Amino acid sequence: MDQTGALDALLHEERVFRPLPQMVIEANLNPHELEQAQEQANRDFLSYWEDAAHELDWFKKWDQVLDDSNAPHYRWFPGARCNIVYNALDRHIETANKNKLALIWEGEPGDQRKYTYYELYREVNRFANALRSLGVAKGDRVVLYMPLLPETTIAMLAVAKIGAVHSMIYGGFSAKVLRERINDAKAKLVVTADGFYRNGRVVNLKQIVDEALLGACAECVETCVVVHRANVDAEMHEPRDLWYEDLVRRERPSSPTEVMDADDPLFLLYSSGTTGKPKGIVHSHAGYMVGINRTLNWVFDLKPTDIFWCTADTGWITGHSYVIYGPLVAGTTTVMYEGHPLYPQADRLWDVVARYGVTILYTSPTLIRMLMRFGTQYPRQKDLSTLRLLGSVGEPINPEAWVWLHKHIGGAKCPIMDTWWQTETGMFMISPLPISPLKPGSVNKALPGVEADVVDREGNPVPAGKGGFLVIKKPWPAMMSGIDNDPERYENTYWKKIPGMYFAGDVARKDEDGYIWIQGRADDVLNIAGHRIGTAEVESALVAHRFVNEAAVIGIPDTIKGEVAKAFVILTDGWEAEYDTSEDLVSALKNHVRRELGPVAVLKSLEFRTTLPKTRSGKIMRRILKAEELGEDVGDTSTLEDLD
Ligand code: 6R9
Repeated sequence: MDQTGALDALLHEERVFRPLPQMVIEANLNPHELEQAQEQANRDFLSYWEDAAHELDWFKKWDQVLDDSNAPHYRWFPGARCNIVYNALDRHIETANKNKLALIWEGEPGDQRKYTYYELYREVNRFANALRSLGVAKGDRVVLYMPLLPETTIAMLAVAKIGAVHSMIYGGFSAKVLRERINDAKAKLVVTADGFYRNGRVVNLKQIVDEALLGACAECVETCVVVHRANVDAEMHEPRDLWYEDLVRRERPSSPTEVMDADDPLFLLYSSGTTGKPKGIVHSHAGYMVGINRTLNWVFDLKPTDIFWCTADTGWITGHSYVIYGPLVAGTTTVMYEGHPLYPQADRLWDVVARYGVTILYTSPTLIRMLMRFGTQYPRQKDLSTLRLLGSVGEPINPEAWVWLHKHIGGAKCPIMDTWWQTETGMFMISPLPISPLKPGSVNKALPGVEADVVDREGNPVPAGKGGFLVIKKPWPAMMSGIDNDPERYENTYWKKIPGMYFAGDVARKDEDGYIWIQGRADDVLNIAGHRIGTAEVESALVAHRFVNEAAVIGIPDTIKGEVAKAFVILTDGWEAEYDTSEDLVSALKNHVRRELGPVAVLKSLEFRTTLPKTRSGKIMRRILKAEELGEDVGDTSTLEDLD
């Protein structure tokens, strides 16, 4: 178990920050109501989630809240008929939300676009009609390889509106990864942009898509829709490639919303696991919308006047649940920023907060640590007084970053919601509420309706203060419905490691007050700047290089990114003939990994070895390499990690 560096500080943190009286008075959920909710959830968690479902609109209500007859393949709200887009858009058009701002978008160069719910609804309808006229139908898969643009929101919602399934691939992944996922999903259509702005430069996205589609499976992508964004001279391949603007121009702004069964798939999102093959995590309409709506409303205490900004990329689950679907289902105003947080200088975040009067800022520890380096000069120059709540996600936040955020951004008055959850969970699972006493670095307690615990490998709760595996003991509505085309992997990865419980893959501990402290992954998954990357993915990229015989990759602590990747490599003979020095080879290998996987998988350092430590069965023992690297006693490295 990793107890080094920044994480070490977590173990000794004892400060408690209590909510200001005003916050408690104004919170949507006061302490008494929270107690009641908790009591109801403990007594009858199905009735608790049923109440949450009643807050949404349905074409037909459920026959049952939960069908657990084929556990762990749970089915939420069977018999119900709905569409998340009906809840995110259609229903708001009938209410006072119609002319409220749904989306505020800002491009990196400073251009802005704002959409009311009505305007967004019309645009989504146009693109939904365009998709239908291109032959996309219910159940078809559509890959979105897009930067943060209004059209990204529009495309996601349009795909879901017609009952198709979107699979968004993060723009930091390479053409090769994109191709693999297009093939795996058997996508019929790809939506992309010509390019986008990032740190003052234009990234040519269409070129990457062209490369990906070159080798894509023949029966896949028939059409590639390209959004004009960065005036890139994109090569349009006829008849496959079509400009988005040309398509939507001729479409009508009204379009029927497909009636979906509760567990019809809504989207597929690939997530790294312990093998080289990422898992296609599937989420479906009903449970997902119920889970994200309830958790967003309670954790971020939404009020009609809020301006909510989640800085995540829409290519990750946080972007799906809390940039797009959650805020729109809840009827709030969501902010989206295209570019780099340090462009043109390190005050961009604070500038955006001040200009739009952002009231809730939900971001990541990596970003906070990056901005802390610039001191307080930038936040001090901006009016951040509109902020009332802050949030953190993706990785453990070290108390130093927590306190900086609390003091210098939140003016010591904004509680920080450190939300623990995963691609697989779909929604916040463990998190404080605005009325909770906070401990910097702890994710607090499970939300009502969620039962989390820290257990040993047999599933017995471990005593307070002791490390163990984080598990969830009851199903929850926004849980994934499975891994695409691989029910067995779903069972083995999540439900069989500790029988009868959902194994999250994290190690954690509970303190005497029942507060949960996440300590990191228990498996061979890296968390680089909040992004999950499998060690096996980086290793297979490395061994694809002709001078690499074997490779082992570990994560090592990093003061900004939380964790970075380090590789140990056994070379094949003959590299000297091609590279002058070993440094040249190191940089060639780093570039090779970048080309294979994309900029998201940065390899910080690389070391050559002649052997690698292995188990008798030949499995590389990464934890030994890690213990050596960190100067820890190898014998002491927790056997917890053997579970995976
Ligand atoms: C939402 C998201 C999930 C993994 C998870 C854990 C880590 C997420 C965290 C956190 C400490 C938090 N993680 N939130 N660790 N504190 N508040 O990030 O999903 O990309 O699937 O990653 O991220 O290790 O298991 P995903």
